Amino acid sequence: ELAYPERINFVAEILDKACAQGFADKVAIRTYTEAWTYAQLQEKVNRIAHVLVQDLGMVAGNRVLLRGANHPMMAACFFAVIKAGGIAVLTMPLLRAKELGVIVEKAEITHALCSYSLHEDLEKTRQEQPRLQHVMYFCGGDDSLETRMQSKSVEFAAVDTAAEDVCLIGFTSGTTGKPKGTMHFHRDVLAICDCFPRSTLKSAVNDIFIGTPPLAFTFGLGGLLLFPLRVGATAVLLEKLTPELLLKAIADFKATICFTAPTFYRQMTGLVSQHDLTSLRKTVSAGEALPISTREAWRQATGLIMIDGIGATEMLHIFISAADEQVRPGATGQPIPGYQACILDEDGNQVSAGVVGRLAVKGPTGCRYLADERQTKYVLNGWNLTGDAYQMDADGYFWYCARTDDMIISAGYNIAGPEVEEAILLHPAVAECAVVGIADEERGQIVKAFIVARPDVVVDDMLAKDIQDFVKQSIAPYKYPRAIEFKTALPRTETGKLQRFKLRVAQ
Ligand code: 3UK
Repeated sequence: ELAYPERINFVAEILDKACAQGFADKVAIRTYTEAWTYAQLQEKVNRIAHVLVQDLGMVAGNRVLLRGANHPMMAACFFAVIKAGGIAVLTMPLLRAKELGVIVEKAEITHALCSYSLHEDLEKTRQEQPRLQHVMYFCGGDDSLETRMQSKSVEFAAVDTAAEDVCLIGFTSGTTGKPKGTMHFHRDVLAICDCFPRSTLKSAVNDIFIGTPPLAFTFGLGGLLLFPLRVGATAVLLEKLTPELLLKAIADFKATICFTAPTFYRQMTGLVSQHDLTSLRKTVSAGEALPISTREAWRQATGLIMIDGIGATEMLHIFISAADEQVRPGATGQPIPGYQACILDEDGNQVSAGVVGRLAVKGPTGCRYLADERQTKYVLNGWNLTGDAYQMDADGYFWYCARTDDMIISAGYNIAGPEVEEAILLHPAVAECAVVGIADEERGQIVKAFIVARPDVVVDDMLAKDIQDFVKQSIAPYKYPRAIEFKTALPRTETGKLQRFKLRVAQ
């Protein structure tokens, strides 16, 4: 069903086409201070492409590091690199010199466009990585990209690329281990725009997209930039969002579609009544499992049925999801049209409904690791293993259990940490929690919960005992947390994922 020509440059297909097909004067990207129409965005993209080619000597196939917070210039640089035939490598704003160095080396990066506010770490990386020769800064600095752009032509014909040329390398957020580079083709970018947004989100030209994930995270890249531009809609790009500021921005921009992680929705729920959210039509949660209590509290506060979806950097975007009346609280959903999913045992055989196993998916996008031996471990006959333990019910709905390496084995029982977290989150004194297995002589592992209490709650042994009793009432008693530690915050990645491994090593 998704057929693209053999030769295509997705930037021409998305941006140039939008301009040619009547959206030239529509606002493509907004912030509190700027509003760029599709034509203005295209003009900037073209000028940046000329700077890359003429001033920085970029040729097709060069890998270009991009570094900056969510901002229209980041978006323009991303499109410019790819329009000129380069390969974009978006990096998380919080990465430090050493982490950037690993990426520069691994992805053989020769060029970088970077927000001036983040220049210090990039300059350090550059000193240690001679291959990174050409660096230019935007939004500040001397001899900036913007200065160079001024003298350049506003016309730039997209470099003729194959649908199966790599155009972007996404690095995994790395909840454990070394970051993996995942390669994606021009046609993969079009495929994600034509799958989830059409089947599940049903986004259209009048939508206004908003949310928190960084553009360097493919969840944000798709949801906050590619999906809106594919349909002629408007993208709102904001940096430094807090739950309060996101709610305010939804009201200020009359946003209709919001993308963020479960923890952000939990934090926003209590603040909803102070804001006008009547514009909001769809709210998408991804990155981590969505607890039923989070979904339900959000529905009571806003009247909206949350769209949960599992995606992965390896798959580029969401591949299992459900919306509206299709939603089954607790389940992630069903494979979105175009994708297939199944559950495999350790030997790679399919298991029956209701049995927990390894999630495998197949579809128009898939895992292509950059120089990584894990390619043959995680991709079997076109099926991608995501590293998640899941089960499928008799109706083909997929239910998340845990990351495969987060399953806890205690006294012979298999316990999924997120299930215990979900039970704990229902306790009125609890704001956030993380459950891990810690070594125990007698039981192998015991279940331990790290809990952030709500403000104004007295934290003591009585509360811990009360939470333990509470959990035993709602799930099998052998799953209750034998150990509880209260904390003021939990370790999370920039993408909102719990870093359970950090809590385990802290023991
Ligand atoms: C976990 C979920 C339960 C799961 C991502 C949407 O998260 C994204 O990519 P990453 O590579 O991580 C992938 C892993 O995260 N996960 C994501 N969503 C869910 N677990 N329910 C969910 N709804 O372990 C998965 O394997 O950082 C999400 C779109 C693009 C993305 N890259």
